[in-house]
Amino acid sequence: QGKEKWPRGDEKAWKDNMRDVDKDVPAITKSFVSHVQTSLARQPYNLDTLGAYQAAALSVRDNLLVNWNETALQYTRRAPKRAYYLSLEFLMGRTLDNALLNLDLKQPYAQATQKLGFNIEDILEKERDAALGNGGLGRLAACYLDSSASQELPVWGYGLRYKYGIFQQLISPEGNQLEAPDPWLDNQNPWELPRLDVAYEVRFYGNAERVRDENGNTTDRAQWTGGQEVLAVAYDVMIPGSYTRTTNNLRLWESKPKRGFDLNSFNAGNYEGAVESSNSAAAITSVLYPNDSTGFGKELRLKQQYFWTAASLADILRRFKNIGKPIQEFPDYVAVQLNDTHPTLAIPELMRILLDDEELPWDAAWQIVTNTFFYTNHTVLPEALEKWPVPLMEHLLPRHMQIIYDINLFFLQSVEKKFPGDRDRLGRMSLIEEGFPKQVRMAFLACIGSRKVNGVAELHSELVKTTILKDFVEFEGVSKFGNVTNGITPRRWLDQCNPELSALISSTLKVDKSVWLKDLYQLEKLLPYAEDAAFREKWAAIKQRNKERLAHHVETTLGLTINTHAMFDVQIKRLHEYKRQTLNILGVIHRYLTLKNMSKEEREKVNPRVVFFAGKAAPAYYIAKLTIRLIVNVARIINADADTKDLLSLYFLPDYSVSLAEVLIPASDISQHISTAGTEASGTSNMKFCLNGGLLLGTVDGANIEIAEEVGESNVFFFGHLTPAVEDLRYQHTYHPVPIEEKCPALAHVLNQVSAGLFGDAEVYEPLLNTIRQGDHYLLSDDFDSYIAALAMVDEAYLDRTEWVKKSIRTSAKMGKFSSDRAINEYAESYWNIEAQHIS
Ligand code: F58
Repeated sequence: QGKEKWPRGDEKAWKDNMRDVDKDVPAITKSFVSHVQTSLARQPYNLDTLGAYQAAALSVRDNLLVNWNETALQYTRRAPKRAYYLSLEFLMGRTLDNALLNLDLKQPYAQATQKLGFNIEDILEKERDAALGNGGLGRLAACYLDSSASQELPVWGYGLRYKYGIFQQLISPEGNQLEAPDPWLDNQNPWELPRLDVAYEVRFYGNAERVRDENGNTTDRAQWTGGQEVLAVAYDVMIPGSYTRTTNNLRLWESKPKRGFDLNSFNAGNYEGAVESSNSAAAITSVLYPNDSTGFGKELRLKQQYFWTAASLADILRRFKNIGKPIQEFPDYVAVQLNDTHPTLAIPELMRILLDDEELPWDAAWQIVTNTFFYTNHTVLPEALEKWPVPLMEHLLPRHMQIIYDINLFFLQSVEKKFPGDRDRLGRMSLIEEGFPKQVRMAFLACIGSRKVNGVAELHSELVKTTILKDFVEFEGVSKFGNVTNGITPRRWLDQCNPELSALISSTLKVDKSVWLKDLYQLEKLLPYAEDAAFREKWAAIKQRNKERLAHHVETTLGLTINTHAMFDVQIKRLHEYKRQTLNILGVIHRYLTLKNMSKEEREKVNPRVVFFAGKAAPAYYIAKLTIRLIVNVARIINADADTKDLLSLYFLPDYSVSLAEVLIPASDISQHISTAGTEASGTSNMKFCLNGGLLLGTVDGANIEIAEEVGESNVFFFGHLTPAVEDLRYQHTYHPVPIEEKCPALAHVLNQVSAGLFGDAEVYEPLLNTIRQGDHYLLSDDFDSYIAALAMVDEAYLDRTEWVKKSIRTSAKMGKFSSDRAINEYAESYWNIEAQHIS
């Protein structure tokens, strides 16, 4: 067969008939109705809201596709250096509203659908979240895609198309978290384009045989054969930039069997056997792992990681080869960002390709690899650092294990050269941790295989350099180690979730939002308005309406009535001991007990407070689940207590998600970010709350510190011990423990009340309480008193509402730094060396 030739036919005939973005109401209406009739095959008069969502989505998708095709075409023609963001998680949330806003089409779509009998907000509510992530790391990846497209940067994401995203959280009547699957693809997903033509074979298991030279000596090369082969099929998700044509791509891989079924087994009548391998192939991308810190060592998880990195690299390499440059120039055209250590296998995988397929010598291959990759670390908690058992690696990826051993050998030789005879150092720095079994230290592999390494906030990046990678800083020099403080996209986290505030900002600054949303430092011009009473009134009224919107949401979804005149105090994040939701709930109990002891007159002076919690616990994280149970049962008791319920109430909102965050965040007066100092790498919800004019109550940790630097310490509420004290305090707990009664009577009293059964289930909470009574690794007993004092300062400050609103305005006004546009530009300039490509 001869190769097909392009361009085909009459070019003008094509060009004259190419579709453009539908901008006016009649064109949008037409496209909407046409999708109802044809794509959905439904009768227009009988359309429900879900159908209207689907039609609107398909119509918007047509517009995105026009820009997406054009962007891809221009990237191909210009062949600029591109960056690839490899992340096992992309926590995208909903797409329709974001796409409408980025394309500046929300108004016309609202009008068109209204004419057809629908309300655009109801339509938007029908979309399911794409929840392909656990928390901060996954949501950061989503913000970075939005910013890359908005900044017109040639960046693609690569991830996995999980059939099931993060589990749905249900709360039992006893207060236990129950998990249900998240079959998010059950409704057709209009935002993905299956690319059945883009597929790669990925091998697992089998044998790796070293290639021998003419003298019979082994070489750096090997042949990897046998084992299991599965197919990676691409699904593309369009990523529109804000007020630009640039529409980038997120490519998600689905696993499929290479052959439908095994014919030999089938013909022998063994039908289960015949489909066995196809089941195991499909399993690879079936589910997102729901752990947000530990739980490695599972073969399927390692399979996911290799499947995804192998397919992504094959795809990147194919695209590079189309440019027709020699392989040595790979790093001039490609930068690959490793989002934590999950894609670290890309390092030995690229080595394998360069050595075994391209037949490069070791040093040339290593040179290319170490100029291609960049590694971002997201945690210094030792239990969260990935390690894979050597036997598992040898079994699943025999060739990669060989390469890792070779990398380690050459690396340790060079360490030995620099620090002769320092055996301890060699042991500390080895990629292989001794033990039973031996394990591969993925953070070390990511570090030595990368051009640069960064942490995600100033403090965290310092801790990376002085703790987990200290030896590597000494060996490689400090300039390889940097910081890129995280950011959030102001499109979703202000314009989309808080449209009234966005409109107030535009009208006040007299700047179109298309401008300030992409130059968030402009918010600083709001500062003088903190002194303007009329402005403050508008600002406060918007917060109030956002509180009512949240209350309405809770009323309609949970049937609970909320006092919207109270202060809204919010802590929403994954449940984890280091994040200290326990400190918060014990603080709530303390407040409750204090209120109970007050006279009626005293109570009249108290400001009412509503405390919200939301967040999921890893299904196997017993202590985190117990914390949820305690919160739910404390809520049950105090919300029913006639003495106090007007002054203090508490809600645990189930099934936290991006969409729920979009309702909660704009409604908060104060939010809590109270991790033990030195444990939260950055935090990103802290930025979202502050951007929306919520004040911050937190520890001196992660990005809280930089937020305080920006907004000024007088506008945040800080408490607790500082990072340098943590080690000593833990030492004290272990070697010179002081009974809680002595050390912190207020906390002891609270714990005793829980133990005594004030919230039911007297014995149930003992394991949770004992984590504080014994060991207290997260230092609740050290920080409790200053936490209570900080809460009192919040109360005090809230009494002066004028001053509070000023703080709120000043906080929001100083959040420019935390735009993910700033962060992504730092990566583009100081790490990837890529340039913006304007798509005309
Ligand atoms: C988070 N990590 C950090 N990991 O905890 C947070 O401080 C930071 O702001 C955020 O990254 C973005 O940098 C995080 O979310 C995970 O969820 C991993 C999922 C996979 C297993 C290991 C944890």
